[in-house]
Amino acid sequence: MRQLRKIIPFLTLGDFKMNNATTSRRVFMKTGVGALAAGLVARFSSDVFAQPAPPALRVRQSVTSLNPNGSEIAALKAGVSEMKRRTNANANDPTGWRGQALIHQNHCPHANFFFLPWHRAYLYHFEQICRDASGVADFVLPYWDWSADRELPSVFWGADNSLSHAGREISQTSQASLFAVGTNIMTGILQSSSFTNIASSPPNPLEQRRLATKGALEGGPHDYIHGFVAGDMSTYMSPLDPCFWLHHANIDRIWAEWTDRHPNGNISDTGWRGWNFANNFVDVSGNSLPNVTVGSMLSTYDLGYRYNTQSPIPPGNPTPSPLVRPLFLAQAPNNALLTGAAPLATEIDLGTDIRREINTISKTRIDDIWNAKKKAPSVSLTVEGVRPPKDLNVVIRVFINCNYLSRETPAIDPHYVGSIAFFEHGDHGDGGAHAEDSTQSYSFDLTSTIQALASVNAYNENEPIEVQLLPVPIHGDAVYSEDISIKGYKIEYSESESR
Ligand SMILES: [Cu+2]
Repeated sequence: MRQLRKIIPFLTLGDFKMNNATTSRRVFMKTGVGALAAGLVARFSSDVFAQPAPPALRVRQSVTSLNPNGSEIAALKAGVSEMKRRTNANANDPTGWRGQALIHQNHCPHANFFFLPWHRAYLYHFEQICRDASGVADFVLPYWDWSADRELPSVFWGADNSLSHAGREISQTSQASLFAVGTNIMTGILQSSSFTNIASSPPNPLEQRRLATKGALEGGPHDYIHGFVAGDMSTYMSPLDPCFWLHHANIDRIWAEWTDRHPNGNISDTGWRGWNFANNFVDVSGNSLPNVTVGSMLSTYDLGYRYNTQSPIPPGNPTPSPLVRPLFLAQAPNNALLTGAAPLATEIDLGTDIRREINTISKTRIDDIWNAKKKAPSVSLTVEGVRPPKDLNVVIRVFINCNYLSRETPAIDPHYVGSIAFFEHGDHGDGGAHAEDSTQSYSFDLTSTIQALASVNAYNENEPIEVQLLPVPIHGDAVYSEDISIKGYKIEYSESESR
């Protein structure tokens, strides 16, 4: 039985037209109107409405689809202004602008599988506080789709605008790199059947802020956009920049769409689902919330919202399975230094088991493999032990088997795998897990790269896989001058029940 949901807007009889499959898992209560809610529940169970419909979901829209002078943007600006006013009146007001940013500094998990659900919960509660502050009952947080709109949208610029922010390193015409946010990268992420590629890995031991391996979504576009905007966006106080909230709404949207495509993708492990972000967040009155579990954050529909790019109706009931362990593994210790001058190339000897599975993937359409095996195969590459450089103005482009690789090789090249960006290293609020000498590992799902190579006859099954790393500055086109040390590589083959 799902927990009771609060704050469902615009509850009308017309909303109760749905197939009854989802009736029992949805019990709604309007804030402060328990009696009404109880009446509705009674009517649900006595089947007065044979075909009840889901309640109206709030729909988060792309910010650039909204009229910059319209009511939605006006509400966002008003909410942010009021939250900033609260901070000016009381710097420690938890519902003020700074108070909300401090929640991130004090509690945010990164580089582990709490990253996505924590930030969903953070946005969910922020949206309610900002709605309350705006005084607009139907306020909804928009998102910034940086793949479609690679410039920071115009609503974030200009004088006398609560959405402007001082200290950004970009201008209004700077464009996010296609290596980080290009369509092929985003499609590969959405197609990936690997939970950890989307959500990052379990920390060991299980601690909210312990670093594990970053998946392609976090270590790629997420980290990149923080470093691209820069200024406060590259620190743990990044939510001070209003674009943080719309950036993370886009990350949240990608997770939601991935979940819709892979209904069984979010793992069943109780260490994850049962994790409680106790007293991390506050409600609109500033009261600390003792009970916000990962398990309560897995469906936007259950939380009363969706993105305009999601179906209006939730997909079927998932039957999640535990986190998969890889079936086969190849490793290549390296301990090399990556310098800006030339790509660092390392051959990985795959061994016969992985080679056989990769050959299968390369020769068959991915849908056919899934349908035949009822399990989704994936080949992942992990770049291990990357020591974050001091100069964070860098992205490492990752390629495989490209014999003409240079800085001019484009992001749509089929040998391109993804990017490694750096975010928030050595700048952690608690000074603990992010000590300056810590290293970070990054994983990528190679499945779509191998399919892309095979589709242009560029995958040779008799070759080892050669991983190539190329560091390039985020801003400017100088040769990146700092050396970055890399501990080694891992290639794994797994099969998951993600669909
Ligand atoms: Cu972030």
